[in-house]
Amino acid sequence: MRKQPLLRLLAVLLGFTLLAAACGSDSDDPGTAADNSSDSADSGDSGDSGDSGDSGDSSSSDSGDVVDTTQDGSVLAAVIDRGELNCGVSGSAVAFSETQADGSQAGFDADYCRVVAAAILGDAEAVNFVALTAAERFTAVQTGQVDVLMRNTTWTQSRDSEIGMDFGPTTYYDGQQFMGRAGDGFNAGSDVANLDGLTVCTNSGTTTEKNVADAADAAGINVTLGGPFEDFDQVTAAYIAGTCDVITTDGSGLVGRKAVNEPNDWVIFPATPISKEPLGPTYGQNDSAFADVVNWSVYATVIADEQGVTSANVADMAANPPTAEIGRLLGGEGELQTGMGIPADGFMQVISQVGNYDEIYTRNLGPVGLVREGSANAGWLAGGLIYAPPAR
Ligand SMILES: N[C@@H](CCC(=O)N[C@@H](CS)C(=O)NCC(=O)O)C(=O)O
Repeated sequence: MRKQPLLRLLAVLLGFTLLAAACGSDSDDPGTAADNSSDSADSGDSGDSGDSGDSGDSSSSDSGDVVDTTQDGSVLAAVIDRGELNCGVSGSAVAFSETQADGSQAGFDADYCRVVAAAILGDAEAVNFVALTAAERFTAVQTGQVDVLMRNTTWTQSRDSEIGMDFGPTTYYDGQQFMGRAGDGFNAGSDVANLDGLTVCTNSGTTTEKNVADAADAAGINVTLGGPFEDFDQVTAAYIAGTCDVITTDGSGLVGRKAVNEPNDWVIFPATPISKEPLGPTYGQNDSAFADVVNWSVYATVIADEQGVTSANVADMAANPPTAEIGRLLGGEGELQTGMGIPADGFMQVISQVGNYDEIYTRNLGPVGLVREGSANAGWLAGGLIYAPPAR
């Protein structure tokens, strides 16, 4: 929906104010009861403002407030010149991107930053990780602070259109769930209806906020949205302190928090998530050269997984390709890669230095109990949704 010029200006100013304030509180009235009437709509708006608030309405293409990070050419050329990929991550998303004591990043998303760096620069470690809150992330792309986000970011219509992002292949199919205590009566069969009158908490600037309001509306219940919380560390601390009855985010985030806090009585529900949260790489819109490289770097990990090419056997596979497609992917017909602006052996470096999709998944998500088999994140031949177009 188009905003009026004055509203748009106010929204842009608000966006800058939020950025200056480290973007933590993007909700005007975060403690407002998200009941099934007008309040929940407010809450939904706060979720929106988290999305767009990051931008105010920086999406408005005619307002001049979206920085064209590609005006001097593709981000791809900038990354090559710089010799390093600026990659936005969370830094506190268990198993996805966690800042280590030495400042390095570990996790599934962090490894996908390494995948892109290996493809472009031949060096998986040529990454400058930038830890961003949910509310900061889109502005960081729009201003050129980061080249790409690998930050538990859900592909939505408004982010794709109004906010000025483009989205790469989904690397993790997720959905929003809740976590409460068994001692408070929650069990695996609990549902949204069991949240009536409770305080539910999540981090600001997320799809999660808006989904809670929608779910409360649909169930006809009153839910108070606690916070605001800049990140999920704060949300989890408030839950442990008893300020929040229930917390909510992408199911993978809840599984991770439960795993590291290891309380036996934290229960995740409902079994069928309340939303679809397809997570994957996100970058500025209309930069096809960079988008192609990011997307095909991800696809390379998927094709390698499909065909049994791993970090351990990739050198042998390159020397004796089991299929023509693997031969092409690993550099046999290098012009496919050089035509995209990356070295002929770019994807060979990806698999050799970081691994295929299954290796990346299993190494990072296996330890917290996120099982691939039987989930949407299984390969398409195993009934899942992880699929890549042909490399030819
Ligand atoms: N996928 C949702 C939620 C993203 C999100 O912020 N997830 C949390 C939970 S996994 C997170 O990254 N927490 C880490 C942090 O807050 O730094 C979105 O794109 O809005």
